Amino acid sequence: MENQNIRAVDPAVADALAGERTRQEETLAMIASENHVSRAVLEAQGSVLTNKYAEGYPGARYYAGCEYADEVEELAIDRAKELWGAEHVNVQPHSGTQANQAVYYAMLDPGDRILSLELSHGGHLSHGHPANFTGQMYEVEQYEVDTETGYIDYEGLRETAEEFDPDIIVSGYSAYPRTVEWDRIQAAADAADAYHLADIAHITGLVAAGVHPSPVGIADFVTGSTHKTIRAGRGGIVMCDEEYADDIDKAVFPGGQGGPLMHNVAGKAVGFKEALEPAFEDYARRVVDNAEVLGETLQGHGLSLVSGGTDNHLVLADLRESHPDLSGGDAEDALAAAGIVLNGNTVPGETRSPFDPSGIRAGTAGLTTRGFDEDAIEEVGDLIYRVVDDADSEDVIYEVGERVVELCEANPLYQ
Ligand code: DSN
Repeated sequence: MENQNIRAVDPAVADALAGERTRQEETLAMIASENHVSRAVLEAQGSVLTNKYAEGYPGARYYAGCEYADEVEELAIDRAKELWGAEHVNVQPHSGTQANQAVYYAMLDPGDRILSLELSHGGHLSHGHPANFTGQMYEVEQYEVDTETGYIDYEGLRETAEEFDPDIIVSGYSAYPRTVEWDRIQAAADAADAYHLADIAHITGLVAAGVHPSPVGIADFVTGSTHKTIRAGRGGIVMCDEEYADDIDKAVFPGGQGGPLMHNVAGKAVGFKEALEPAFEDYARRVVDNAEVLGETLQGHGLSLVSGGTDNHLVLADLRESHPDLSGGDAEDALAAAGIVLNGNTVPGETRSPFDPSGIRAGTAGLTTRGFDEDAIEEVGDLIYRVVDDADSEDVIYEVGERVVELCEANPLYQ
């Protein structure tokens, strides 16, 4: 067998990987769904388990030679149960979307009704967007945030549920900066005799650490991705009570997937072990504290934040009042040129388009992982504002970019 390293075999990909590593080292990863995993998680995800087919579940596989795959998957499951307190966990979904797909496939028939949050109000494609299979296979109605307050309109949700009679209500969001009141959504689901799926993709780590309330034990199904605030590498996860365990397992495999990506399952196992350490709770708390500082700093400069602040790892700034001529997309481009990588994002009551939205979304999970404290985050907030306020200035972008590199060097990754 060829046993040369990647540089010898494929210099083009080796160069791209080296470039990506440098990019991560020298820029601020503030896309709210991203984080930096540990070296140990990287090692697990790049391991020999990529070679192994393990269709089935531990102890009941369709192939021989699964003894180590079983061990790894059982560790991932046991650790997930301990982290989130769920009765049953499936760690095989390839992503958060596929975790959601498993729940829909297990519990709904085509044409059934989904009630979920509108995408521009913070929802997710896999919650019923017309471009996603969910929007095409199911009947979808959406609830919204109160555009005045930016908070979920729980009363509107309840009324819509009463009228629409959904089969499932989806909670859990991609661009919602506030604490989710799971029990109020559950009450609406109970009243409508609907299932409740809480997609905690963004806040898996915050929930595991107890810095955001948990929907486990409230919602029927809790899904998530494993590479965001929980920092366990690429993948998805489904949690439920024992009564739905078989349905969910069958919906993941063979319903929606073939062989699990066992190297990713290994990454989850390692990341979950790290998250069970006491230091993780401190990390999650600092993520939230840092987001609060970031929000206050941006507000101090006059930027308007959706909901007026944050309770979690992200802030969503609506640029329409303070910078009516700057779109979120243009802000994203100018900030990226200065080494601050975040995304233009739609805001509630969006008046532009998803491709050129009115807001920017920024998260603190990645910077907190690399050691940014509140002072450093405050400075990052100042730098973001400088660019937003003068997005056409090459001098500003250059100066901010220089400072970003210094901040990155002071908080190195993967030394
Ligand atoms: N794309 C992710 C996000 O940025 O929120 C969710 O899948």
